[in-house]
Amino acid sequence: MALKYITAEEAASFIKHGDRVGFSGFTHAGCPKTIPEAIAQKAIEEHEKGNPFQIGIFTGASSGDRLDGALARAKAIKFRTPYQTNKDLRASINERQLDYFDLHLSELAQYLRYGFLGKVDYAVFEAADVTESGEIILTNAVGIVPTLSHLAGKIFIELNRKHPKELRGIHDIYEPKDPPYRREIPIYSPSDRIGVPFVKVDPAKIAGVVVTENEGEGGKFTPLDEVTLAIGHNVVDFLAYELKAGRLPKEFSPVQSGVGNVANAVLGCMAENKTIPPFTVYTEVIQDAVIKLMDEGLVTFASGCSLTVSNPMLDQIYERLDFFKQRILLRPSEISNNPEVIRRLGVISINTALEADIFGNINSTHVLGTRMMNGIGGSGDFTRAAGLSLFTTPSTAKDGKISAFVPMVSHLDHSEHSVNIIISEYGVADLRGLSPVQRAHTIIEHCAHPDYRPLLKEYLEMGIKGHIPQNLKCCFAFHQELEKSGDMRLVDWSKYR
Ligand code: 0RQ
Repeated sequence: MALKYITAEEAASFIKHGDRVGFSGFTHAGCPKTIPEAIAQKAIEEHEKGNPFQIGIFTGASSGDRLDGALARAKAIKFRTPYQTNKDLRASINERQLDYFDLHLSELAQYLRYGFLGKVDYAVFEAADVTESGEIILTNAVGIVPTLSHLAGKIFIELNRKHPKELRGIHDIYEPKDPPYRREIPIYSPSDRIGVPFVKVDPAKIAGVVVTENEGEGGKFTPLDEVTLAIGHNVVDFLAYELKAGRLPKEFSPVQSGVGNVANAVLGCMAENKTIPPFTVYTEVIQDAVIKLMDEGLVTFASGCSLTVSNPMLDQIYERLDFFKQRILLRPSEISNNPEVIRRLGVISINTALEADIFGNINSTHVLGTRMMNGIGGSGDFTRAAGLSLFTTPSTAKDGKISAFVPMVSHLDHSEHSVNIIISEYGVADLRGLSPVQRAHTIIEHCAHPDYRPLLKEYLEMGIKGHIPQNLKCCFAFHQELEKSGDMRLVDWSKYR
């Protein structure tokens, strides 16, 4: 069946107020860019005419500025899930201009199939290639495309010529059956291929193909500062120690590392510790550091959902695609983040906290318990199922005025039951097997900033009874003090005794 080539504006003209639209991509990688911008433009024009125009949006994770940013600025989003990192979208969410639903990334495809989120009217996929028989080769991410491809009423393809057709083979497309028919997901090693290299759709469903030549939005990482590097070294020294103690297999375990500079620094530091053997990666976002380690032979294989790398790094990968295709697999988020597989492989998960409490609970998402930062992303998928779960965080934020370690987290994403290890630039708190009070002493001594240690110890020593000595009258005093004076260091416990 012949494909119909159309403009982005023609594609946008199909989308109506109230539609639910699924987009390819996972982070900025693999996201369509031209059609979302055309939808945003349509929204602006409809609003100028006094007409309502807002849509619901599903993607694998966060997306690029040309999708989330453009649509948020155009006030064109009614509903958004599961994760975001865009400053304009974040502002709209915190002003409650739209409904945002923060969800474990592994669950979205299943939520959609179960019908929990309503029907999907349209899907828009960025592709490196599409054939008349309906075979689609995705670009540098998979996300929730396999599920969208059969749920969506109509599909638009953004054929982005910046991505070579030779990407065919880097994707492993597999969608599990729903219970009660689901079987085990047969991944026993990160390199196991279980699906096919393309997404197959009924060609009659493809409403149009828009040809583009869009650059990615892969910005550079900020240079590593002392704190980030110290965290990186603490993580790597801890893992080397665990290996030596025989608590990690001598072959090492597959590593998952979250987003951002700390995650990139941790991986960078892996190369410096010569006792860490070559290892594999089972993660969601494959960042620049993984590719560098792969070149150096320290990472032997990386399974992920997206190549979330800088543009220069993506160019390097495409120049030597044969080399990298033998060492990288991109999977749907339902599989890259699948707790069954993560538990089976014994993944070492490394994610970042906004704040942790002294008893080991983690807040990754809400500043002061109210303002959404990004979302839980895949951190819960990995933390709960990991063989060894680590959280990293600088001990303070905002020039020391905020302590990352507080009496009680102002929002809970990962509970004390799932968190094994917490690491700051000061050291490592190994929480395994410890009671709440033992955990508190360990976190205060090893991870909290010295300015906050006396305050946190005093809190612990208030004489509160019970298994967990939380003082419900003042467990949020750090947060309240921040709101009042702008500096958590000014907390005065004598007021609460
Ligand atoms: O503020 O941006 O104004 O400078 O929060 O903090 O230290 O730069 O850390 O960029 O690594 O992000 C948890 C948000 C950390 C991220 C989080 C302020 C701080 C700064 C950012 P500025 P940093 P990072 C898989 C993994 C959840 C999802 C996840 C995240 C800004 O890692 O979204 O793990 N994780 N996904 O100053 C107030 C505090 C603060 C604070 C830091 N306690 N209170 N502000 N900040 N601590 C990825 C996917 O799922 C795709």
